[in-house]
Amino acid sequence: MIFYATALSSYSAKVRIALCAKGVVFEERLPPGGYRSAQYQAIVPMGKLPAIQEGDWVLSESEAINEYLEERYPEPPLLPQGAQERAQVRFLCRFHDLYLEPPVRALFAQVDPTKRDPERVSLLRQDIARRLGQLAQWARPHPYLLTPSLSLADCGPLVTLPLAGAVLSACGQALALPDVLQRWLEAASQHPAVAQALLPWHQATQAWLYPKETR
Ligand SMILES: N[C@@H](CCC(=O)N[C@@H](CS)C(=O)NCC(=O)O)C(=O)O
Repeated sequence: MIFYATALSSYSAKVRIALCAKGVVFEERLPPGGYRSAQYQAIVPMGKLPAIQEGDWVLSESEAINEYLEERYPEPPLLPQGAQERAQVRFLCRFHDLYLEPPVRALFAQVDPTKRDPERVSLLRQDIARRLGQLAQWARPHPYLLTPSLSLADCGPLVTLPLAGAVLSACGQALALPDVLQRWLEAASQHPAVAQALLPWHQATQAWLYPKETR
């Protein structure tokens, strides 16, 4: 399987967690010509990262990819057994993609201090804090967000929560995670596949946010 990704791409990191957790053999490739290139869009019409390719067959959109991986490589399962439990995991996946991650992504434009609007950063921080409060109400860490073993619901937040803290910190503002999420993050980050999958992303994120210190 070819996995189109970059080290800095947070949605790629979300899928890399599922790939590593399932022990899938994959070849990680940069998008040829860059993700905005005609060359990459000839392969992946969305022009987004991540994407996977098996022969002529291509799939993009992180959640569609993770669901495919779950069907194609059922062991270890990343969805629980019961219909309601599975629906709850899928709900958190959508909550992450549609409501929690977008205000974090909106902060990216604020990282450059010469273009930063501190009021905009404050508003985005409030929005993120509100979403984290919602996530904290649904979270039932034992030790993963909703399940005793890693599930699809953990994959996005395992990237986006540290990213929110790191980007806000680079923008001069602090983010306190609700205790329940802090405990979950510390425990879930210990999972060997999570640590393996996130290493390139951590390094690339630090290099992006703190270029002088890391070069
Ligand atoms: N909904 C998409 C979002 C993917 C996404 O926004 N990826 C970023 C990199 S993390 C990207 O490709 N950005 C390039 C662009 O938007 O042109 C998914 O879940 O895969």
